[in-house]
Amino acid sequence: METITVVGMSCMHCVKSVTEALSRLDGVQQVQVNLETGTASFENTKGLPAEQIKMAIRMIGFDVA
Ligand SMILES: [Cu+2]
Repeated sequence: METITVVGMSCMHCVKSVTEALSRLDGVQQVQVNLETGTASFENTKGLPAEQIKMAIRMIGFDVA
């Protein structure tokens, strides 16, 4: 399980957007996004580089701390 800090989430719509963006990535599974802690956890089964995950988050208007 990997955990990242997502910056800019303010409501459940943000959580849904981030969850979907992460879930679309190849090999990323079991995505859990937590609004209270501002974190996203997931299994990175294909070992995608952190930069690629960061890009997917930035593409939808959030950032990774
Ligand atoms: Cu929102």
